[in-house]
Amino acid sequence: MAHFPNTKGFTDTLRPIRMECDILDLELEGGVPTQLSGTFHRVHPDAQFPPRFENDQFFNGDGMITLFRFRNGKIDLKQRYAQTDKFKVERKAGKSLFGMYRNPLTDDDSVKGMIRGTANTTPIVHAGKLFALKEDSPPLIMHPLTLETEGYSNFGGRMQNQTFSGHPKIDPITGNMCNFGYAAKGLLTRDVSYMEISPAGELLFETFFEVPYYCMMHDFGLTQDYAVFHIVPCTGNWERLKAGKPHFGFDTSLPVYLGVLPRHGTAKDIRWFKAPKTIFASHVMNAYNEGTKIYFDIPEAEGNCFPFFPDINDAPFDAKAARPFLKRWVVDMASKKDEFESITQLTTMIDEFPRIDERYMGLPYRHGWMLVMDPDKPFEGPGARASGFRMNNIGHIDIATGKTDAWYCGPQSIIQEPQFIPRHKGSGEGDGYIIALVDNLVTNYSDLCIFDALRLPEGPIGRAKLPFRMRSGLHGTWADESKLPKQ
Ligand code: V55
Ligand code: FE
Repeated sequence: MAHFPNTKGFTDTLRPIRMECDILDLELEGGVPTQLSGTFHRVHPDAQFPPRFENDQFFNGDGMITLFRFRNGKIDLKQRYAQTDKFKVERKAGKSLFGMYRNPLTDDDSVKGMIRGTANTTPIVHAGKLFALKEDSPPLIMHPLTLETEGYSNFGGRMQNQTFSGHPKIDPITGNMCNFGYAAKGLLTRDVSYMEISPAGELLFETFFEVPYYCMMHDFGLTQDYAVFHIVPCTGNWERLKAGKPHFGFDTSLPVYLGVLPRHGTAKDIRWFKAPKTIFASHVMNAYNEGTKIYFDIPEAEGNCFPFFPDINDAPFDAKAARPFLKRWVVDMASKKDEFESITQLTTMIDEFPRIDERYMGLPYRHGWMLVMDPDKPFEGPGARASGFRMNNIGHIDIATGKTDAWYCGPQSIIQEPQFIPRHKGSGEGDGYIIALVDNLVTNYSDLCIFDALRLPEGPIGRAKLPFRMRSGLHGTWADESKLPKQ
């Protein structure tokens, strides 16, 4: 008898769904461009069993991976749990054995020492495999088309790091998958490593360094010459875990840094630049360097964005200060001072989940897309969001001109992270499609909507109509046919 907590994270529009399914040939409206051939993988947390603790939170749910398979103008859907070690032992037991988010002190004795990962943050194809990622664990390897789980990988014993972040980036020049992991030498440690994995899946190198203090390092920036790490005061320690507090707490007394590591350097080459004040930032839109000058574009908020990782001194959550705006941080490796050169605001849209045309990852670029919250637009849906955010627009910014445009999804819906797909291999930057799940909270159906990426305000040119509403999720990635194993 499953009883989920009667909390925002498990009721109303976030009621658990837990549905593995296959739908061949989704119902389509309008046109799906017939040349689009490949896969869109995305994931949402969806606890297999009721959590051990009533106060469990959304980020702790088991990863449910969705595959949208595009071929010949049709789309098939497949949805499977990532079969993490945690998932498998809990399925066998018929109940949850792991406890609170990133707190092994709350686990059942029978699972002590096991990898706690949930694979609930990003699925991404590389070297013919699907990497299902969670930042506290090594990568979980799955088949990109069948979604069968192989298990955790440490790249044949070459990866010393115990973790692999949910935000790897494929360098468009080398084809390497570039990533880092924090808490590299164990829970709450200040050790981090930066790694590159060849297109064939070989770990080429791993560079260890230490960060100024332990914190949630959710994403990073990649440029042609540097790996760039933002340090924000979403911190944790053993005292918190022993007290049963949430793993992370926001500490406004700590400085914010941008750390810059030459991609082929070592720990002694890293420089830490201090931000003018304490701020919060999570997902990176893009970064690039011109010589020693580094441009780092990121939605930035005045205060903590995560109400479920509260202020360490119990200051009340400030929803206004939590609103992020895309900013450009500039630092210079040739500078004599350890401070930022500048921070410039790029838009007045309240935005997060930034994406780009990833053929320009780490390179000078012009176009960005993101989820946007317009608080002035009407909303007719039920309930407030657990996060406090209600993303009701997809926004686009032309970084060269500063011009923005957007599409509003109407009063009944919210939107999940957008994904850019090039129109074809040789198309120019931004010439392609944006796809995004639009979840109608009134009718309880989701549509995978397809837009012309540079004509968002015209609305979807086609949509795949799901016969259910998708649970709110995290990230997704597109893989072109050429990246997939032959079926
Ligand atoms: C984030 C998401 C996570 C996590 C840590 O969006 C940070 C940020 C889905 O899990 O564990
Ligand atoms: Fe993320």
